[in-house]
Amino acid sequence: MSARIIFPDCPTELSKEQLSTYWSEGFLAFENALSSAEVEEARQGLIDITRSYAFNDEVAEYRPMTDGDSNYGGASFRSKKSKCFVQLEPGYEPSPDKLDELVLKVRKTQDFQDEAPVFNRIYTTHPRIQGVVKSILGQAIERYQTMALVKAASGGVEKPWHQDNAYFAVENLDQVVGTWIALDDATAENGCMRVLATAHAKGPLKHYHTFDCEIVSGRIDPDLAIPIELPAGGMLVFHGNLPHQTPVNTSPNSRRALQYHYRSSSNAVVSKEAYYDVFKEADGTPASCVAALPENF
Ligand SMILES: O=C(O)CCC(=O)C(=O)O
Repeated sequence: MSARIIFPDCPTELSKEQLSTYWSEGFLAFENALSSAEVEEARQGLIDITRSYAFNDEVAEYRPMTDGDSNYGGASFRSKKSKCFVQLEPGYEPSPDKLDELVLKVRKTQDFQDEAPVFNRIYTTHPRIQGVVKSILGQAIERYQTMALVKAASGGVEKPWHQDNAYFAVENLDQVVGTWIALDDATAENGCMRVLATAHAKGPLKHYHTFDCEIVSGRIDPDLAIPIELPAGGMLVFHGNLPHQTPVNTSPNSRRALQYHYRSSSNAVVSKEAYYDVFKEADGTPASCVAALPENF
């Protein structure tokens, strides 16, 4: 990693100053949220999930690629007993004879928290991660979503600019917190998170579908992006409205991360229809990914 900002070690509770920075900037970054042993256990856990699902009919259903170019269209292996699935890079055609290669072509593993104790521990009881999220939400917290995001070496795809609240459906947009935990040193070259400080205060921004769901051009200025380079075990914690993006991995190594979302217990999940009236631009236009139908292009 080249010269980068050194972030503080992750605390078990945020100071008043850190909290105030979270609300004004829309994010905080810390080092050593996970120990190196936890990082190693999580890396191995992800490999184990892929190896146990891949072309194993008893455990997981294979869904071939549906759209070669789309981030949503990669081939996947879907658990037969839980909601967990492993999705491969768009355009990658897996083969049962090439499992070593396949393991390196994962793009995302979702709803994996119950697949190994380490994932559940990090999601539900980890003192630093729980402590930081509780400090922000200020009340009892609910678990909302789990993803493990991988960028394959030399070409792992871009995740375009978006707000995570564009994917969710809750009553209160301020009461959703994302945690993104690096499992490899995350650098500008391998696709670290890039954020637009303070832009969560713009509120919901209209999203539309390209190869993924993204913010329509003109709403944000990507030139203001701040790359959050983190050593493995570091954590970015961010507001559900914070615009963020990760670029293509141009490095020769993969970049892995865990992403866990939380909401406050009082923040009810609403129907997609009701959310049109929550996640909307100032003129009332529904702005979420669900609302981003082709006719809204
Ligand atoms: O590429 C990544 O790790 C970030 C992906 C992301 O922002 C998301 O899936 O919401």
